[in-house]
Amino acid sequence: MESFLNRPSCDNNSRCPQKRVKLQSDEGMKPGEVDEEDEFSHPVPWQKIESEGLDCDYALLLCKDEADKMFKQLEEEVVYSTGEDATVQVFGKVHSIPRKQAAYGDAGLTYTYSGVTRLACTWTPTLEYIRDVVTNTTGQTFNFVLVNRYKDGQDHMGEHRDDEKELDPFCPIASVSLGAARDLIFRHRDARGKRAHRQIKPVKLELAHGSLLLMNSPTNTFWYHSLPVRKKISLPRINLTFRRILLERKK
Ligand SMILES: O=C(O)CCC(=O)C(=O)O
Repeated sequence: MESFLNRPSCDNNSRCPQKRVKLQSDEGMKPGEVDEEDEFSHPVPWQKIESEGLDCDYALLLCKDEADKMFKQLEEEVVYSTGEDATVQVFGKVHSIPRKQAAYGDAGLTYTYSGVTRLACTWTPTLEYIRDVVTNTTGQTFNFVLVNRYKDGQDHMGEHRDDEKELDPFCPIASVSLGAARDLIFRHRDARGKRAHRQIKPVKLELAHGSLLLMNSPTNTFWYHSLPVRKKISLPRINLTFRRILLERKK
């Protein structure tokens, strides 16, 4: 398995490294261009993760102190789904999800995946803050976030692709991790299960506290990803996947 190691956490005295990029609304610069004059401009040390049809960028977005603070605030603010809203449908069968989940975003937005439709709750202050940090770092805007909370290493997420038609294909899925470091495994669609007809190595990535992973197109066309059980992990983790949902498809 291809394995990518994390960089060590940024030290507590340094500013958190955030690349200041121009947004479409900023005048005089092209979107995505870095403002070298900006005193808050600190390049993010991005790590490129590539394989056939897989294109991801990984970086430490928040230093430990800020990541700790964000985790604590999210623990106070996020309200997770319960009952029927905490289930998914796979091949027509209803399953309760082996973790907690919540959906936040712009007013009235819904997102349908795994046979269920989630209505977005209004952004909390911390989700809005992290969304804006991700936007300032990447130049991309997001209108929805799926929050997944894993109480310990028993909680997990099965193999899937984030390839719903309602997602803007030109916008990466931006995944922010807080809390216990967990492995994310990518597996090529042609190399999965009994029907595998090609030998393509899976790609393993350990997602650190305060990290940002960008899953760029066409990753979610060719590669499935999962967060497997890790029995030795006793601490919780929160993952935020910021997405851009196409509004035209909603009408
Ligand atoms: O918790 C994670 O890192 C995985 C999240 C994920 O795969 C998803 O939200 O689609």
